[in-house]
Parts: sequence; structure tokens; C-alpha cells
Amino acid sequence: MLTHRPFRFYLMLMLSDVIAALATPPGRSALALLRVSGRGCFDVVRRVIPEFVAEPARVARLARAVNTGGEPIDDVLYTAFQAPASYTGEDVVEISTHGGLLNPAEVLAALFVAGAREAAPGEFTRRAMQHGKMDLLQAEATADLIDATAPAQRRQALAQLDRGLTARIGALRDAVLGLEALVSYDIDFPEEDSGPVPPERIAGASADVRDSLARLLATAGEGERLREGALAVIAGVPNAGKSALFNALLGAERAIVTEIPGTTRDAIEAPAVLGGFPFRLVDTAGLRESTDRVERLGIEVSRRYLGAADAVIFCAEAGRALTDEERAFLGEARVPVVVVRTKCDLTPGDASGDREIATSAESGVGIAELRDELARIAFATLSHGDPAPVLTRERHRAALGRALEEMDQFAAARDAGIEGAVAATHLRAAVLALEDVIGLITTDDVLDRLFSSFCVGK
Ligand SMILES: Nc1nc2c(ncn2[C@@H]2O[C@H](COP(=O)(O)OP(=O)(O)OP(=O)(O)O)[C@@H](O)[C@H]2O)c(=O)[nH]1
Ligand SMILES: [Mg+2]
Repeated sequence: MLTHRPFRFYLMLMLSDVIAALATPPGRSALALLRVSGRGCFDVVRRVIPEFVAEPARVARLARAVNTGGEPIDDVLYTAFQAPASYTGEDVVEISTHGGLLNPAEVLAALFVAGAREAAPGEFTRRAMQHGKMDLLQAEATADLIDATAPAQRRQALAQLDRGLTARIGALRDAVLGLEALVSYDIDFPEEDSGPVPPERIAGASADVRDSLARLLATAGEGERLREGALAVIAGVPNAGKSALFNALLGAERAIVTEIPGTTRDAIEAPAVLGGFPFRLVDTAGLRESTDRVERLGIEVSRRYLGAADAVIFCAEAGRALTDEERAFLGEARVPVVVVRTKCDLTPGDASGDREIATSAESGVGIAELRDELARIAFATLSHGDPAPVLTRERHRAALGRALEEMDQFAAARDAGIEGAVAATHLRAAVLALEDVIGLITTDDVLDRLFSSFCVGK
């Protein structure tokens, strides 16, 4: 494994001062959790909790916290963790105080007076990474787990935290390393005419790696959508019941609903969890030729949203045939479309067509079915309960794209009869790109960018 030891060592020294932060949100609550980490953190804590003992580790103890004047602040429960067996890999103390605004803040202030400094966002996790407690993918997964709003996001983040993606990329890296070894063995015995390794064997192994890379890369679209939410846009003619459906899907009266066609004049976006998956649901202005300037602008916005959509919910009232314009719209759609027959409570007995969903915002009929259908089309693979890891960030996609390109160049170089050692430089580059994803070598700016979005105290 490649490590830049002197650099890391220097970082470790610099980053081992004692930090402290509130790990729970401030406000009225039963309890609050403070976290302290770093070399000498037990001494710092002892100045605030005079009865503090570090051993036995991982045992919760009740004690009194005091300020510098020795005045009692709060009765707390603390747990000591000894390096390296802690979240950060350093000596750590977790302190549960009573909740609210005052108690935790006063204990924290006392810790600062006692020698701790305030932790930067994500600094605990950053230290965990720097002490080899987790890799970059796991640090990202930690942030994703905290930010998850939909169950599917949580499942994916948890799997990534369990090194699911790390293992998959590690296996790819091992395969490229194996290929590299095969090529260098071949180079080491040049006296044999065709070399000791049959060329088909190298070509076959190289194609296998390439295919696995391409398969993983293909998960990026859905994976990134899982982190960001799929853009589902509701479209249809004015008065089709789009805003009523939008409200029904959200379970909240967000958009104005009236019997006047042209009610919605701007796009309204709201986050929603549908069928366990995250969405950005958009209600739009009804599509029609309009002479009203504001309405025309609204329709323009609708078209822009439709251009960016991951899925379209196309509304038309139940019990009538689709117009030519509507058919043309559906024919031109380049993203998955669900055709929804709205207001089905007004036409009882009327059957919706094939692959159409009849809904009523009034009675709630069809809404659950629509939610599931949306999850199914926007997350075709993940909604089938496929437990395989997926790429969830642009960063992953870019690095795997580089690795794939290097594999292609390796194959092309072999085909062109280019010398083995030269062709093999592409394998080296592919290995480095894969190591980038896991974060075996990580530059400070990558870490700065990741951790700046973290909460303080994580
Ligand atoms: N009975 C019944 N009426 C509905 C239903 N959904 C919508 N409506 C009525 O249909 C009319 C239009 O609903 P909207 O949701 O405002 O329609 P829209 O497609 O958003 O219209 P624009 O914003 O003008 O494009 C309103 O009078 C609603 O009360 C439904 O499921 N059942
Ligand atoms: Mg509307």
C-alpha cells in the first residue's frame, strides 16, 4: 500500500491537540452529548470533572462537572475511550450532560478554559481518517448517513460505511495489480518468442477488469440520484389536477389549487420521500399556448424543468381521450414518463388504460401506487433491493472514468504491439485512480471540501 509517511506523521502531530464540541444540536432536549478528543484530553477533562478516571475505559460514570471557580455546573455521565480504541483513534471522552441551552454550553466553555479548542466541522471524522480508522469512502458515508432523509439513502450509506464500496473497488484494484504482475512476468522472460504468458490470457484478464469497471461506473447515475434526490416533474394541460396531485404526493397543501386554468404560474419544488426513495418533486404551470406574458414565462420554466427531469408525471383527466398534443408530448419524452389519469373519483367505473395510473387527489385512490411506480422508474436497480454498492458522488465517477480510460488505452497499446513495459504504465495509472476513490492518498483540498460540509462534533 502506498503511504506518504512523513507527511502523514507531520499531520498527526499537528492534528492531535485537544478538541471539543457539542455533538447534538443545541436546544431544549433531555440530554446533550459533548465529545473531547486528542492527546492530553484526559487531563483537560479532569480539570472540569475532578473525579474523572480513564480506567476502566468504555464504562459510563456519573460525576459532577465544575467550572474554574470549582462551582458545580451539572451532573454528567462520561465515558472514556483510550487510544487507539476510539472513534478518532485518539484518547476520547464523551460527556452526556442535561440538555437545554445552558448546561451543555457551560460544560463546553469549561472544557475550553481547561485547554481544549473548538473542533472544526467534521474534525473528529477527519482525525479518524488520519489515524486509519476509516477510509475516505467511509468518511463520506458518515456524512451521507447523517444527511439521509429517505430509508434507501440510509441503507446505502450504511453499506458504504461497512466498506461495501471500498471492498468492491479494492477487488478491482487487486485485479489490475494481478494483471500488472502478469505483464511484468511476461516482460521478464523476453527470450521466449511469444513470452511465457499467452497473450489471450492477458487480453482476457484485461477485458474482465474493464467490464467490471464499466458495470460499477454504470451505477453512478442512480447512485448520485440517491444522494441528491430524483427530479420528478409534474406536467399536463392547465386544470388537469397537477397541483392537487403534487399536494397529495407531499401530504401537505403546498401548491394553490383552483378551478381556474392557469393557476400555477411558476415551478414549485419540494423534497419528498416516495416509496422509500428521495425525490425533488416539481409542480409546474400547465402546458398550453398562452397570450398572457406571466403564464408564458411559467410555461418556459416548465419546459426547462422537463428537460432536466429524471421522471415525468404526466397528468390528464380520467374519462377522456388524450389529445394529439398530449400524444405528441409523450412521443417526444426522453425520460421515463408515468401517465396519470387524474380526478378518477368523477368518472366511477371508467378503467384507466394500460400502463396508466388512475388517481384521485380527493379520495387518495392511486396515490400509493404512483409513489411506488415513481421509485421503481427513477431507481430501477436500487428499488429492486439490489444490495450491490453504487457510486454516489461525482468524485467517484470521475476517478473510475479515468481508470476505465487507462484500461482501454492498455488494451489498445497491446493491440498495437507496443512494448509491454510501456503498455503497463496504463495499468499503474488505473491503480492510482482506484486508490484515489478509496482515499489511500488524499490531498488536503479533497478533505477540506468534504469536511467543510460536516456538522461540528462529528
Ligand atoms: N373531484 C376532483 N377534483 C379535482 C381533483 N384534483 C383536482 N381537482 C380539481 O380540479 C381543478 C384543478 O386542479 P389543480 O390541481 O389546480 O389543476 P392544475 O393542473 O394544477 O391547474 P393549473 O395550475 O392551472 O395548470 C380544481 O378545481 C381541483 O379542485 C380530484 O382528484 N378530484
Ligand atoms: Mg396548478
